[in-house]
Order: sequence, then C-alpha cells, then structure tokens
Amino acid sequence: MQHLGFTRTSVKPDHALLTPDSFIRAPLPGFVNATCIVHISPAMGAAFTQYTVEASADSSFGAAFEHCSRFVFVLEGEMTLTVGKKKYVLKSLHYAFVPANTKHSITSQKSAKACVFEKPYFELPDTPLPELIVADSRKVKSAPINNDPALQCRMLIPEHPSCDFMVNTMTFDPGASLHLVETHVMEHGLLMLQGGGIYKLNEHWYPVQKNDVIYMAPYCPQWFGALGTGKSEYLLYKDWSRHPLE
Ligand code: UGY
Ligand code: MN
Repeated sequence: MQHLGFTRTSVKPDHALLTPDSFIRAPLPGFVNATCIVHISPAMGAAFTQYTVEASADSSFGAAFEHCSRFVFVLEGEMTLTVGKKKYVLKSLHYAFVPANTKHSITSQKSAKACVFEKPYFELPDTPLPELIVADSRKVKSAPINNDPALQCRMLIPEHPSCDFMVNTMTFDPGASLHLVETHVMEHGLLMLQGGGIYKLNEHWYPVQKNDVIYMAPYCPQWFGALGTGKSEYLLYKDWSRHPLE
C-alpha cells in the first residue's frame, strides 16, 4: 500500500495534473536502453503527445511518429542529435525542433533525460516547411508578459506560419502570476521545470511543483500563481497558427 492511496494526480475531462508518484514507465517502438512515460496523448483527447524519455547508457530514440514534428528538451545529461552528416550535442536545457519527415537519430552515451512533444504536422499551402532548430534555451532572449518584468517568456520556436506549434518557457518571480484566467482554443502540455505554486484549472486549485505535468484541453480556464522564495518555471507546448476549422 503506497501513501494510503493518496496522490495529487487528478484527471478531469478538460485537464489533468500528473505527478511523478503516479508515472508508469513503458517501452515505445524503436527506443533502445530508454524507457518512456507517456503523459499526454490522443488517448486523453489531445492532438499531440508529451512524453519523458529516461535514457540509460548507450541509448537511442525510436523514430518520431509518422509525419510528426518532434521537439526534444534535454532535462538531464547529454544527448546527441544526428541529422545527415551533422551532429549536435544537446546538453541539459538545450533543445531541438526536428521538422516532420526529417530522418534523424538521438542517442546518449550515459544516462540522460528529455521531455518530448510530437504533433502531426499541418502543412499550409505556399508556406515553406519549417527548418531544424537546435539551441540552448538559456540563450534565448526572454520578454515580459503583459509588461510584467516578474513574468518572462522565452519562445523556443519562432512565431512563423511554417510552425504549427510553439514551445515556450514561462518564468515567474516569487509571487508573480498570470494576469488573467486564460481561456483559449489552444491546448497545452506543461512540465514544471523549477519552483512551484498554485495552478487553477477550471474550478480546481492544485499545488504544483518541479516534475509535475499538466494537460489543459482547449478552453480549459487556466491561471498560475508562483509561491516560494525562488523562481518558478515551466515548459509549455501550445498549438499555434492554424485555423480552428482545419
Ligand atoms: O501562452 C499561454 O497560453 C500561456 N500564458 N498559458 C499558460 O501559461 N497556461
Ligand atoms: Mn495558456
């Protein structure tokens, strides 16, 4: 019996809080010496997938799902992305956006951990396909949200019609909060990177902390207020720049 059946994990029709005590590890096709935790998927109603890859020594990823763009954010250790003849070393807090149908491999020599988002790519006519992006998230310039310097956003994928989703980091000083209860057509996948606070999802209020995952369905009212003495930060996926009738 574990914790007398207690968990902060809560799955509701329009949102889910998934906490590490309830994570289940399972293999995904093609992954070698790596286990995956699928947090968010179409099985939950999402149009994307968010999973954690826990890699041990000499690991390699399986291929991205067909016609899916893949975004990989390294949380621990070091991974190597190979595209054609080019190799990119992804250290902790570095990331890669790999456009759909790009043949690539991702390997690690030692243990490493990454957060991955995958989404079927929705191409627009007369719009070029997106390009590979490899960067250090800490080197991406942040900008305040709603002129509030205590709430900083880094856009890790450029806001361009080629890209049909965004991944941002949102960093809150202690006491900072979203300035409204957002309610929007876009859905979110979220990973807490540091700190914590209170997430309001629809009518529910949840204490959240590092390593928690949240799914927010379209139109789920959402608000976050940061608590504690240090910064709070999360990694945030949202679909972007496509007509809702597509
Ligand atoms: O950009 C966003 O939609 C973001 N501010 N949402 C969120 O943090 N829940
Ligand atoms: Mn939002």
